[in-house]
Parts: sequence; C-alpha cells; structure tokens
Amino acid sequence: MQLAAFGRRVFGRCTLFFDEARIHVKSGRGGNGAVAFRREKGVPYGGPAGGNGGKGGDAYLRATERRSTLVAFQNQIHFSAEDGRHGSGKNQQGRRGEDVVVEVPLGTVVRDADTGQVLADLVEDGQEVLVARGGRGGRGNAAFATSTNQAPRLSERGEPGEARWLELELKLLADVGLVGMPNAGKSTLLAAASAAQPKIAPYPFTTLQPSLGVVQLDYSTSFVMADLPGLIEGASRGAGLGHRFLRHIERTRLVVHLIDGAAKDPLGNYDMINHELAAFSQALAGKPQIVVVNKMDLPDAREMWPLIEQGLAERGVQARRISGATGEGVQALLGTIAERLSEIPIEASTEAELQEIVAEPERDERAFTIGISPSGWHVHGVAIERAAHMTNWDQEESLARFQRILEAMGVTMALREAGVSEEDTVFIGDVELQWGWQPV
Ligand SMILES: Nc1nc2c(ncn2[C@@H]2O[C@H](COP(=O)(O)OP(=O)(O)OP(=O)(O)O)[C@@H](O)[C@H]2O)c(=O)[nH]1
Ligand SMILES: [Mg+2]
Repeated sequence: MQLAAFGRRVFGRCTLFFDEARIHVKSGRGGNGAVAFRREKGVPYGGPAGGNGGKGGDAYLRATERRSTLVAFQNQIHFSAEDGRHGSGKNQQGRRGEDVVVEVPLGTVVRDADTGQVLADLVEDGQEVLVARGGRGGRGNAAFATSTNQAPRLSERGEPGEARWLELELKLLADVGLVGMPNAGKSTLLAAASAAQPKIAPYPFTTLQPSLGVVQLDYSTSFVMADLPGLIEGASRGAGLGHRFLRHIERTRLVVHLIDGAAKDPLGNYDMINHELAAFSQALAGKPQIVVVNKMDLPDAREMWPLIEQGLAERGVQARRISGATGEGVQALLGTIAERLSEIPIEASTEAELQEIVAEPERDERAFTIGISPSGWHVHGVAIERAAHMTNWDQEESLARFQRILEAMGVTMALREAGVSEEDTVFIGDVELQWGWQPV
C-alpha cells in the first residue's frame, strides 16, 4: 500500500511503551542558623549577628512534550534537590538549595508509592507538581534577640528534607485506540497504516505492550493510533492482559473496534467487547466508535458478512469492512478516521479526563499522638517533630526553648497525664530525650 510506504520513509515511528516506573525523590535539608556576634573595635560583644540558613530545594515533577516514554527511569531513579547553605556571621543568610525538576511525558499519573494516593495527573506541557518540599532554613541567633535577651546564644538547625518513592504511570496520548479480541488483526492494521512494526502472529495475546504508530494521510493530516493487547471476557475485572491498558483507551478520542470476520461468533465478540468497555467505565462506553470487520480476504468472512452487517445494523451500527492483510479498504478507513477526528476537538476529550491535581489532605500540623513501647514514650506530630529536628541540643538556650515549645503545644501536659516519670526515655519522632532534664 502506497500510504504505508510513504509513512515508513518519512514519518514513521514505533514506540514500545514502558509505561510504569518507580522513582525516589528527595528535597533538600534547610541550612542551619548561625550563632555569631558583631565584632566591633572596642566593643567586646556586639549584637547577635548569626544569619539564617537557606531553605532546602524543592523536588518537582514537570510534564514535557520532549519526553514520550518512561524509559529514562530504567537508568536513573534517584533525584535529589540541593540542601540549603548554613547561615553565617555578619547576618549572612545561607543560600537557598537548588530545586530538582524531573521531566516526565504528558499523560503521566503520579502516585505516592506507599499510600497509592494520586498526587497529580500531568497532562499539559509545563504542568508541575511539588512532590517533596524543601526543609526550612534554621534561624540564626539574630532572629532570637528580644528586649530581655539581647545576646541569645541559640540558633535552629535546618529542617530535614522529605523523601518518598513515587509510582509513575504513563497514559498513552493516542488519538485512536484499536480494540478487539486477541487475534482480530489489530497489530496487522497498525502495521499496514503506519511505519510501526508491531509483532504479528496467529495466536492470541501476541501484543503484550501497547505500541503507537503515526498515520500520515497528507502533509496536514496525521493522527496517532495505538495498538493494544486484545481484550477478553472479564477484562474489566482484570482477566487477561487488556485490563492494564483499558485506562489508556480512556485517553483516546476515538475507538476503532475491530472484529474478526472469520471468527466463530463475530457478533457475540462485538457485544462482549462493548460490555467490557462499559463495565470498565462510562467514559469508555461513551467514546465514539468506528466498527470494522476485518479479514475480508478470507472466504469465511465474506460468507458471513451479510449476517454480520445485518446484526450490527440491528444494533444501530453501520459497519465497515477491510482486510488488514491485503490492504483492501484500509485507506478509506483511515480517511474516515481522520474525518471523524476532525469533528472531535482535542479539548473535549482531554478536558473531561483531566483530573484536578489532588491536593494532599489538610493535616493539622500541631496535632500529636503519644504512644508507649518497651523502649520508651513516643510522641509523633508534624510540628513537634520539626521543632525537635531543628533544635541544637548542645545549646542550653535551645534546650530551654524546646521545652517551652513542648509546654506551649500541650505535649508536656499530655505526657504527664499519660504517666511519664523522671528518667523515662521520650522519643519525639526519632529524637531521643531523657525526661526530667532541667534547663539551666
Ligand atoms: N487472512 C487475514 N489474516 C489476517 C488479517 N489481519 C490479521 N490477520 C492474521 O491474524 C493473526 C492475528 O493478527 P494480529 O494482527 O497479531 O492480531 P491482534 O489483534 O494484534 O492480536 P493480539 O495482539 O493477540 O490481540 C495473524 O496471523 C495475522 O496475520 C487479514 O485481514 N486477513
Ligand atoms: Mg496485536
């Protein structure tokens, strides 16, 4: 077929989709605040002049048109932002840590690997999501000067960064999705219509991964067609291989439903596939569909055609017939597909599927819990753990300040009520303390 040869030479591409990846992201730790005093001629102690530490860099994921697969994440999976620099004397602020930006293809869904929570569905070029927030910079002693304490000898440490594993999943952004039973001839059709070279074989489940082909009709008309693993009964509930890919079809604007005209029960197959699509989602059921009966070069198929055509007409469907093997009817079909696509605006389908970035649930930072184990008492809470991490334990004034924070947040009272006694070990997050220490 002339068209295929044209595509093969000039415009073709074949992409095997690595559509899942796991990566580890880490934000930078905040820089420490400094303890320093101004030195002036003749003045033994000037005012406090310890600068604040810089904020740790953030970690982002950003969608880009420049990437089309998740293949890159087979080689590199760790991404870290830079730590903030420490503050220093003369009120010098530490420099902010550089952010790290991980570029992913459009259509990437991002999940927290531990909780499975969807963090973002990145569909637009340049769209970003913050996946690990950089730690705050610790304050230097200049920040702690008050009228009653004009020469504070305390500073904060930088807040640690965050680290998490993410699961990335790529949803294909094809215009057209080929669906049908295994062996219906989907890969054959894609090969005939584009330069893609999917594996073709006379047994079911030949296609294990979706692959894309660019179909170029003329200089101004082209579309992307996805060949998908065949669907079987129960696919919407996870049977066979098709299930993993049903959600890919949700992203397409048009479904081409291919029926093997030489199969035992073409109409039953047609009904079954539609049933599976509907059982998976309303969006799939409502997707525009072009129904195509394939293998019309075979006598069996030609014999069956009138019955199939009539059965489909009874279902309100006007079917087309082709032979992917000989190319008969393929070019006309591609023209029809292009025509239908031109009537379906890109926004219409992607907008409906574009999910808002799912914000992390509001967490009450000051809330805390108290537990007990053979090793001691355990206090967990976002704000109190952050305060512990940012405390310089070798500074007496910092120690005293931490104790005031414990009191102000109600942790001291709660521990007393829980029965903590002198000498008990108390963990604030992973920081170990001896209860009953006295500020000097
Ligand atoms: N005679 C004839 N054979 C065809 C035609 N299209 C595909 N075939 C054959 O049917 C078999 C299956 O074709 P594939 O293209 O691999 O089918 P598929 O739908 O991709 O199958 P899965 O990947 O397993 O879902 C192969 O042996 C093809 O050569 C056709 O139009 N006519
Ligand atoms: Mg196939």
